[in-house]
Amino acid sequence: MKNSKESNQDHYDEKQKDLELNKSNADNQFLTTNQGVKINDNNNSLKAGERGGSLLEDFILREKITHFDHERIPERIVHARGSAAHGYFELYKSMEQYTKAEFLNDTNIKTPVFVRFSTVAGSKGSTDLARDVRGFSVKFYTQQGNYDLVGNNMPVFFIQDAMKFPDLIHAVKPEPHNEMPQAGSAHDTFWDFISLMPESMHMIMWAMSDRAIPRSLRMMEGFGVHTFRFVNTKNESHFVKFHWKPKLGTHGVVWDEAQKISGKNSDFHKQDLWEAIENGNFPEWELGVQLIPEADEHKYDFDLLDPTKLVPEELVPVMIIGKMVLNKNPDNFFAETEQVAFHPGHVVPGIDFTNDPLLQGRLFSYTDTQLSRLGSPNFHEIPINRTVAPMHNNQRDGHMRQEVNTGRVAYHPNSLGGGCPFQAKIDQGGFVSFNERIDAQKVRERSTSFADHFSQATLFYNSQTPIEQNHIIKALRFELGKVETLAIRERTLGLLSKIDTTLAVKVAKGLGITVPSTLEKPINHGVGADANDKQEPTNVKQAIKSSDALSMLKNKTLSDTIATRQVAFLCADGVNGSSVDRMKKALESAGAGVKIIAPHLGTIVSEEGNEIKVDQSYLIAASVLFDAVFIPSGEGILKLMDVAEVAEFINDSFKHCKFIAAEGEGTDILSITNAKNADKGVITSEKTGDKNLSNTFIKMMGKHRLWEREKLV
Ligand code: HDD
Repeated sequence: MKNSKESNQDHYDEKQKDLELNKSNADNQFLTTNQGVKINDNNNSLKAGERGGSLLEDFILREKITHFDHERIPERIVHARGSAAHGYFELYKSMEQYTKAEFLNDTNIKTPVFVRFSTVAGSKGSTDLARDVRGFSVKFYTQQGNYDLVGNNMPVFFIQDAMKFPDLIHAVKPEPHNEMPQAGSAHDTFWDFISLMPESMHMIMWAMSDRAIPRSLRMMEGFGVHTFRFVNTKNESHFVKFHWKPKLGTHGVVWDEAQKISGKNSDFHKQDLWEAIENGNFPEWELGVQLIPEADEHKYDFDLLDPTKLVPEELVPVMIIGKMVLNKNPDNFFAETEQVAFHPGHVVPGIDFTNDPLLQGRLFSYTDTQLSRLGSPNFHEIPINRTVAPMHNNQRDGHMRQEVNTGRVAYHPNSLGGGCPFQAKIDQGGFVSFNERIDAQKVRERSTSFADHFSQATLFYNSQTPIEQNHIIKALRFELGKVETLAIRERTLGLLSKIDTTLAVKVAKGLGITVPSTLEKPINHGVGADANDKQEPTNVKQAIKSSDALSMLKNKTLSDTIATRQVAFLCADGVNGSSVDRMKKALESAGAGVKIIAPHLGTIVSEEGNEIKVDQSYLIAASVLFDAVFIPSGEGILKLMDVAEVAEFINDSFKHCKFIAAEGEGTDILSITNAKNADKGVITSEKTGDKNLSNTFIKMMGKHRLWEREKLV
């Protein structure tokens, strides 16, 4: 998918420049200490005699070891595992009517971005394919300052108030007594908390769906989650919800596959993003907004300030306003991906907050966390965090200050510095908070408009296809099956029954228990101790029964391109070379990637006597790392009957509903696998190089999976 020749060329030119620079530097690039002293021996420490003790005087050894000892910084308390890339954002359509943010006004502005994707619960070194929410953080380096859209790949959240965030995270993280399990929610403390928090039910439906196990970071939607505000030059406000829609569609893997990927390649998503960008297949998302006039704040059945609710696209359509392209991998993981500091409070004039109590808490948390993680209030000076807008203020000093501030004036107002730096008037771009009217009593309460915990969970469940519903049921059976405390399982079933009785009954069946007839007390309704006994979670009738946008399979953004999909060719010596070549050419011209798999690395020799380069051996390759599989023709292919990994490869492909194509002798291999029960996802031809075969294969692969097969397996 070469989407921009120009960007490819830029990227290539930059790389060439780097190489040339390195070449010229290499001539006079000596190893030095951090003080610039050239090092003569980087292999031996200074000793009293060649077999004697090391000398404290060895400043070279001490500097090297001391630096090494301090190379790690604390990993993020959440979202520790991340993968990131550089790119740009382009506006299709001016939003001037709604916001004065310049990067959303002028369609000629190309705004640089840095985007970090993450899992939430796992440590920095954990697997990519954990069942989890994915972070989707975008830093826009705008001319008016940095704007961070720090969202997730799901449009709602587990809790309504920031007060519960430490509880949620303590519950989902590995249990504190034995530090297990890593990166997973399938354990007692998580479900204990969830089963006592009815407000989490909508998000639980998303987290148990295939959204929590994406095929690729490039195939996920992104959401700002909270309702924000756009504010225009007339100081008029519109509520806004942000959406990122991936050009490659929204796709997931299946849970059995996810678990196997974790074993075969725990960097599956990281590698996929890296390679796509290296190969010039730049991932793209369109930015969409749902806009709601200030006057409509109370028009809906749900509260716009409640982060456990979404605004159905059927009620407020998503307006596509721009496009983001990721076209450059970071040069250094630590310097960029690890040290980048996002903050929902990094806004620019024209974008403002609402009183969503989860967002309000976040506005405190992110700067605070950078202080302990990055270690200094000067984290804005780290290159990846620097604004491209001019920056002047009277903040000074602190650990590791980079800027050398000159002059004697570091206060405002001043006359000695000529009054600089000046405050900016509104028409000079000064940030002014939206002047929302507030007339209230100081209370520690949850609004009753937040009390509906189930109806949007039901809306989500009802919007799924039966296949997707089945995946949710299986995910819940898996997660609760790992929970050891019976009371927690039962309590969760009680909450699930408020979403959909059949769902609860089906999950219960898998657990070998029944759904309790009443919800156990006491239960948390998001209120304090005094009110807890009085308030019940409510169910509000929704304006719509089902929303296609919530289903990955019905979703409009589902794309049927096979661009960047990976196809395994199961080969051996004696394979028919033209069978390989023709299918490879057809797939590659549709944008897919092909890997030749064989019993050994190096090269194999085709029937025609030509050498074919092998990409992976059967020891390394696995079906779960590919989207589809092809078995070419040729006498030699029949030898694969004796390779145990080949049958396992095809069986897994079949089990995970992938498309399998075979021609000539390749079709015989299917007879030793489950794919012998041919369905329309198993595409075969007796002829070598059959054009119909490749055409059908490409067309079918565009559907991502043959989900109907699940009934069979
Ligand atoms: Fe958060 C990181 C997204 C609620 C406190 N959060 C973090 C990241 C993402 C989100 C994507 C990773 C940023 C990166 O890549 O560096 N968080 C969310 C979303 C939320 C949310 C979409 C709800 C809608 N978060 C939330 C709450 C709090 C935090 C309610 C605390 C009151 N989040 C943090 C944090 C982190 C963080 C502890 C850890 C590392 C960091 O901030 O920079 O401050």
